[in-house]
Amino acid sequence: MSNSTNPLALCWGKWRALPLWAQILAGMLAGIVTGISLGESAIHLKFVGSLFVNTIKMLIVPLVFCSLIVGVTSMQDTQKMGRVGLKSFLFYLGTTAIAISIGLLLGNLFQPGAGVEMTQEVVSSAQVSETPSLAQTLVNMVPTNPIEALAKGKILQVIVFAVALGIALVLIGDRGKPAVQLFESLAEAMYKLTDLVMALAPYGVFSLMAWVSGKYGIDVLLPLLKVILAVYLGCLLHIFGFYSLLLATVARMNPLRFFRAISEAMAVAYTMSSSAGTLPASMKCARRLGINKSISSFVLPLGTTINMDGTALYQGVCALFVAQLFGVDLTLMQYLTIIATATLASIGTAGVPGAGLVMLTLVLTSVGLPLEGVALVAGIDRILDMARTVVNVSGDLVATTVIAHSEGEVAEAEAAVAASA
Ligand code: DAS
Repeated sequence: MSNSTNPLALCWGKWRALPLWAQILAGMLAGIVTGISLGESAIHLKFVGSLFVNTIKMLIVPLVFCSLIVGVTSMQDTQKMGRVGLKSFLFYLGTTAIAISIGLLLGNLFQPGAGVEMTQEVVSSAQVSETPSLAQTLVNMVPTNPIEALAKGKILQVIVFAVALGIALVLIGDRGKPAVQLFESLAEAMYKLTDLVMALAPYGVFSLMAWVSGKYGIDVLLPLLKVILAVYLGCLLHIFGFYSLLLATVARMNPLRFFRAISEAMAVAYTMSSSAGTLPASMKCARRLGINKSISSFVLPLGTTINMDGTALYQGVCALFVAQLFGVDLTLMQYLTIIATATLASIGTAGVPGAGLVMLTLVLTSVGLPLEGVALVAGIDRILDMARTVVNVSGDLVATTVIAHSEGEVAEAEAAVAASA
């Protein structure tokens, strides 16, 4: 029987042809049904999920280290670009920190994980670490031995060292180019390895959802709906509240005019869930806003690489969801660690579908929360990714508008419309 007529081969081919998010959603639903059918004995399926979680853990350090260096060194060092690059970098980090704070606030208001109370034996080996004082936390962020930080996966220290090394590579100019090219290749390889690992996600999610549903029943589903509500509300608040305020006060632009001009980019971002894939549409919307190409052609690609307000907001909500699920009360220091990790990690998040889910493991690891929580979020991640990518792309265009305004590089509305016709 040839492959073309073998029914198994045909089914496998149709399965593989499905988009990854559909495979993950199918894996989640199949896992829930299997878990409810098998009950406690579904525990025997857990090893597949543990294997998946470990392969994601394997990615974190090299992916963050290489992509951060590429993100930082992607800034030019010409005099004007230096000024625009610095403004962009500070604007992006500032708005991202605000975004994750909104996410943490909504995670507290919605309490999506409260009430499920997964028992202690479920918490993974990464126990909630004792949290030091603020001063000690800041001191601890600087690695005394970067190699040890990489080897032991001390995430905040890896981030600090990667950003510092990236800045040094920019400052040494051409002599740093071979190293930057090496990190660019390594980052590409890590993105590819992430794709390969994410292909295992449907099976890992199936296994973990079967185990969780078998142990806790369908009670675990309601919290997932609350996560979706909290993330979507946060995205709307961040776009139409915070960004509108920035546009009206700092860029002196009517928010209605802005959102009308960028609606095409928002629609593309929602459907593609990819900031990088939306870049051409974003560049066209920037022209429609009358923004000089010398600004948009630098700030937008930079934003696609290092600005992920939506992703940071989503990580705030999900970090609290996982903490509540496992009955972990986060301290103020852990909240600050989550804000610092998600803000800095957003520099290393690629503008492609699902990148935020991999980075969520980084945030959970930074405060010792169990990575099994990632599998619960994975099943609904595509729904969350669509909304958070709209925020990412809108944030890139807001930054471009604000910075172009500060450089006097925004044409009047009439001229802009004529230019973009
Ligand atoms: N989908 C990513 C982007 O393109 C964001 C994410 O996965 O968090 O911005």
